[in-house]
Amino acid sequence: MATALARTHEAYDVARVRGDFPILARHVNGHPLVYLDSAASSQRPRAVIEAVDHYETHCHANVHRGVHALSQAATDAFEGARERVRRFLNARSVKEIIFTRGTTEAINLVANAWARPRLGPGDEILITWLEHHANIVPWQMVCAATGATLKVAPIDERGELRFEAWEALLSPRTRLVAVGHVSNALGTVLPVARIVKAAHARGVPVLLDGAQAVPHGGADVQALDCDFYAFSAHKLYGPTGIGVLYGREALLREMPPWQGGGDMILSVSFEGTTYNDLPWKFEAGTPNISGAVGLGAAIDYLETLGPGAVHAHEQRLLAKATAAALGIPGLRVIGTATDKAAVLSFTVEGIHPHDLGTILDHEGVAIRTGHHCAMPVMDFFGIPATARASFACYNDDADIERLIRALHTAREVFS
Ligand code: C6P
Repeated sequence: MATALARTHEAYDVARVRGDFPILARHVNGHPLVYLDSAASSQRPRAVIEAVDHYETHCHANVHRGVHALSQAATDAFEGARERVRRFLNARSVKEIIFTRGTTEAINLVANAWARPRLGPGDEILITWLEHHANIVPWQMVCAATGATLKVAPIDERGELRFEAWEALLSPRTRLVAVGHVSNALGTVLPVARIVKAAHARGVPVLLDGAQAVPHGGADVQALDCDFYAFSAHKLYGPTGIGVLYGREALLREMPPWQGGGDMILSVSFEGTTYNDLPWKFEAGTPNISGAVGLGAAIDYLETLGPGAVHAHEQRLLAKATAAALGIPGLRVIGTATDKAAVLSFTVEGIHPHDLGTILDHEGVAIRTGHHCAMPVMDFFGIPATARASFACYNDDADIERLIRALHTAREVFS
């Protein structure tokens, strides 16, 4: 923990950053690991591993339930992590920070507790073609249950949202706008400031799926002025099974709980139940306490590196990798938006992305291949899948060289 926390915002030293991630020392298929799948799940620095280990070793008990010392230690650790998230997102109050299992559960919470009780036939939910399935399917389920309609704004050949077309779909019947902050399949950064402004001008609340945005520079929910913001810890150098829904307090107050059980109540009798205050009203059952502790440590870690420095480093890698990849005959970059996060999606003529992924794995290079849970994006480009290399704070120039060399090997295998 000490290594990262002691570091100030000095010039970006990727070798030192790499030293914080024990897993990067391992070999895969006889080669030193090159990990280029951080958009699926990033690796954990020692600071996170140690924070979780310390909690499990010294502090674990159930939260909000016991007067004994360990229960209080666990409660302090859990609620301390919530305050850490609040500061990270610049939310006004910890009441606005709900712990969930991840982005998927956060969006489902809004779908079930905000949208379902409010929407009816004729109402519309507006999304885009760029969405991850987690920001499509919950809304389809709401529409099936309520008779509302799902509207989908188009994208162009670069993988950018056609903003005017999106705006034209914003109608007097639109009840909710739900968009990704950054596309996971292409890396496109969506014009969320313009989206929020246009939606709010018509009184429509906005949910942002921040799963792919937060790891590349954080998010300020007051500056974004969004109504809901969702993200997962495991893409932010934190543990799996924990994520966050930020919700504007006034909206959360009006929403009924979506799951019942312990912790979300103040009192229960057979005559009736009184629900707990925010944020616990939306956290039924024993939460992922060590996960929250790990998330807090992950935020500390990222902020010590400096989200701006990480972003600049990743952008340099993205530009370099894109230029080098374009030198490979038959390689087509899918997603060429002007504003992109550190995601390079591509196809290589004559090689199925899955074969590409397998050959790269033989070379110790981990990338993701498939539809990336964004099948409409694949349909738009008329392809079944892409190969996707994604960059994080610990990737370096040598990783790009190994990626490019492995792609040349794949072409030789298939020539
Ligand atoms: N994308 C990827 O490889 P969960 O699974 O709940 O932590 O996150 C879901 C999710 C939601 N929105 C976006 C934009 C995402 O990228 C993801 C997860 C991973 O791209 C796994 S499919």
